[in-house]
Amino acid sequence: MPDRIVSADVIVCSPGRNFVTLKITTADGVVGWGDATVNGRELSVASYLRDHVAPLLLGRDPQRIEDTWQYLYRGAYWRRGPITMAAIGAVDLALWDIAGKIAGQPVFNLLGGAVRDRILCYTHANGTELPEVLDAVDAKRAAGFVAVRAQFGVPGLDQVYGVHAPEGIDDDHGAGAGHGGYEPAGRGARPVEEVWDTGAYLRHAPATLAAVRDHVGPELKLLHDAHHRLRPVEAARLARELEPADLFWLEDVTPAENQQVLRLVREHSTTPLAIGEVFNTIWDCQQLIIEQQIDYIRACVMHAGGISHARRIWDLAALYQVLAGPHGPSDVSPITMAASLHLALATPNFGIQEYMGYEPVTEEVFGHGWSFTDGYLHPGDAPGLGVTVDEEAAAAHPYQPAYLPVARTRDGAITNW
Ligand code: CS2
Ligand code: MG
Repeated sequence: MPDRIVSADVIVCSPGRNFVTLKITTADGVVGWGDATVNGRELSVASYLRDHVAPLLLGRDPQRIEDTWQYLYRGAYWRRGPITMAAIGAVDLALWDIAGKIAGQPVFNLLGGAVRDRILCYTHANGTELPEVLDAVDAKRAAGFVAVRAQFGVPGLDQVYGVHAPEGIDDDHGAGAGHGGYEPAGRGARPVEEVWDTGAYLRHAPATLAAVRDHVGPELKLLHDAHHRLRPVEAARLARELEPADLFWLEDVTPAENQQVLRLVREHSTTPLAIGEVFNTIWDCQQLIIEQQIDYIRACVMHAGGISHARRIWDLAALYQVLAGPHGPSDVSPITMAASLHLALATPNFGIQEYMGYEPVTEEVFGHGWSFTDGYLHPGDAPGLGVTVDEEAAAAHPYQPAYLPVARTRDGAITNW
């Protein structure tokens, strides 16, 4: 008689920022943890899980992971989308965690075993003015990172997403918990509004990244995120003008909704391109991979339906020599980070993991088995995903409304960011 799922509970907490966590328990007392955090839309995915998914899980065999995935994906009729796929992703992560614990094996062994010893990762460095950017990059190198994403302010703009607010800018409605360091979601009932000016950015970015490259020398892997802001011809120009900076990748140079525009960028530049942090199924990734318009696919293991679906995306990518470079900001929980690392360790065409680290208050709630050494991560050898959740500590940090900013052009119209 196989073990059965007896409960599926959702925990929403805010240790430093909001997280949605799924706890699945089996009749034998095995507990699996999943993450379902969708930044700024946390309560919708919590409801999806609580109201529509948890009741369906009761009585199911936890080891029928793929069957449960198909049941939730096809069974809903309403396919794809960030909320649905994050919810399915959370269930999938929790079930892989349970499968590992039942087998007494780390999840990467269930996925075929390690194909590498350690996982290359990149972190974030940002500053408003160039000296501050260089100091931030140096600090990350001193901490051992060999790959760093550099973001910077733009002359004439008060505030730029991904760069902490300069002194005197109230970026979180006075709550005191806004962009301190790097926090893309400001607490408060409404999003912060920022002004964006593509011309000013295009005039500033190439020289800034070239200066960073000059400062760090040739070895450091240098990344930059354009955060969906550019139109096709602007994206092509930026990619070409950044060639002297020898980027490891240029990320989200356009919104990838109209995927054909990437052809224009490719025609004009050999700067490697990474896209996909907002994608949530293989269908979103298919065209860019098959047409080889990108070099790295950024889909997040949880937002893309969990390990079971992300590995299909990564396998498709392997056919075209596209590498996985999964999204791993601090707005997905350490449970997702663990899942991403287990899959990365077992996947031949893995490239690089985004790793911003977590605030100590987050790590008081979410314990994890992964470790960072000299610029590389390892998921650890504990059975399952190697994560723990302190539910009492979580209860001490209730949900607080928080939103990603919105951006307007100088004429007041909403624009991409
Ligand atoms: C960014 C993120 O990590 C990244 O590459 O684009 O900061 C992203 O904006 C947030 O994760 C959105 O929730
Ligand atoms: Mg990004």
